[in-house]
Amino acid sequence: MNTHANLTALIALALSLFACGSDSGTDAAGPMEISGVWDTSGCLDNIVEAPGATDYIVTRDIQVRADLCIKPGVVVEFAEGEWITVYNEGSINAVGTAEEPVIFRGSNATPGSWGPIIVHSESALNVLEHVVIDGSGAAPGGEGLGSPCSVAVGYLTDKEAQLAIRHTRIVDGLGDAIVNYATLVEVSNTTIQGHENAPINSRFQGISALDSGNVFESNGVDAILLDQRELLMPMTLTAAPVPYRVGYGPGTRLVGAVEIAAELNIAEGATLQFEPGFGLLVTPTGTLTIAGSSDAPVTLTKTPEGDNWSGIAVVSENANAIDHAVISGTGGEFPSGGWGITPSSDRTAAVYVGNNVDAAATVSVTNTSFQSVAGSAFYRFDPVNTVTETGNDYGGIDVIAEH
Ligand SMILES: [Ca+2]
Repeated sequence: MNTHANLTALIALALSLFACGSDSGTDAAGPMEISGVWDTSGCLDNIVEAPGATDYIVTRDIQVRADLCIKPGVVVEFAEGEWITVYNEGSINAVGTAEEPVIFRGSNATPGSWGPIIVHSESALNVLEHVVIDGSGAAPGGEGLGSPCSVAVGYLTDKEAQLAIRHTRIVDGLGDAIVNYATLVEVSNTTIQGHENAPINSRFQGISALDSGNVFESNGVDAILLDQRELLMPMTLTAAPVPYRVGYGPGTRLVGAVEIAAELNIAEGATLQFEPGFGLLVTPTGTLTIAGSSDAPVTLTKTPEGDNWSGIAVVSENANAIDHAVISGTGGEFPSGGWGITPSSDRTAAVYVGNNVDAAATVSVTNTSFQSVAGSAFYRFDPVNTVTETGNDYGGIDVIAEH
């Protein structure tokens, strides 16, 4: 970082502090160039009153190393190839209003000309609310992000980072709109539209806080992409505007089952699609609760274009329960993953119970429809494992095959 960069950031901060002390809220100063290290906590104030006019131009990438707030009505314009990174000692709190959103956009309107907004910080102040993020989606060099996106939360090694997004529009960007390596505390009342790939690409854990007011439409991939790594803390997947798709997530290209080592709840109306070679594996510390309803079942299925998925394996003695679900397109071989579930073409099923080793697994499946299942509904490795089933529609397949 050169002196000029630091200086311009300091000038911007000085102006910000000046503006904070003035109720007039404006002067003739903008737009103002900013760049470099933000190392003193403060705000970017709304220095140009005209709606939509640029307040600040980012001429070189911003490194946020203190608390940064951005006031309603602020338009931040990024020069070609520039972006913003919020490090752990800093935070970003961009909170506009419905009438005066905070706008992030590029000087060049071409999608991907700027970005992303990268949040490594664990601060609860990290909030984007009433924000517009327009035309982002660059992949900055040296940031460990393999693919373009508009917003990135954390790195692979940075799992404590967190961000809440509310009443925000993320539009017309390259890559995925949000890539989450850490925790999306909340995504609510947010529209993601016209993005090249998926609205959200996330590790499995850390995606639970999606609220029903979101609109994800006209994106290149109409799914929330979830990777297959393990679940280590309780979470609930709620119904979303597009299906969840379990498969290749950020930073991973390994095929396998999501290892459910904590409580996973899947709420009514949620749809999960699984890429071939992927499934759910409930380990001894995990509990799977699928709670659909007759009006809004939970659907577990293959991707529209893919081969069959691997199904559900339960190696847990906890109260695993599947109610009012539709399970379809299973019968792909189950990835063994070291849990004694040996792949075999003659024992394919939708739900595997127990393993070849030691578990006295238990699962209850009720009011559930099995469709396009290759093999049987259940495969039970040993009579010590318990299957409770009632009210299911098997569509003519064998109910329980045994080892
Ligand atoms: Ca303004």
